[in-house]
Amino acid sequence: MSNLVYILNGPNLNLLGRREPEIYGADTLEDVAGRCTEVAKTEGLTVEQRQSNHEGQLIDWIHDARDKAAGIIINPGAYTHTSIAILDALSAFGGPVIELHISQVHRRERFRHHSYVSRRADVVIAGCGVHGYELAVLHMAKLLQG
Ligand code: DHK
Repeated sequence: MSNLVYILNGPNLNLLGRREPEIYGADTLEDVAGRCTEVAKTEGLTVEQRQSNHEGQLIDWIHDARDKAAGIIINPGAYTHTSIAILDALSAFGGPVIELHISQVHRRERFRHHSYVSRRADVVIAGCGVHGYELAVLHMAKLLQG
């Protein structure tokens, strides 16, 4: 089985560290990616980390994962709350899916309480800040070990 895990980030997450730091923290996506690579290594995993502001691009990467990746960790950003298309793409993926939010979305505006992606996600992590990414990699390793 492949030991490759996709970590996909949706819209506005390229601004991590500069965007609303009181909510999303001061670390950049690059900082997070570096730590995920390290954690993955200790777990015998390889991570492919991508970010896009475009729904279709995220969907294409999820399709791509069907042949290449053992699991997907995804922070779909605001598409969490709007995208049936991302839900459908994830439903066509066979491996474990971890949905991740940096913030505790249920303590925020009402429109952030509903997630289409959660209907498919095996695990949801929210409110751990960017540490959630490392937790997600660790937990993905556990899921893949069966
Ligand atoms: C990130 C976003 O960009 C928001 O649109 C979501 C999520 C929450 C996060 O907490 O990582 O509502």
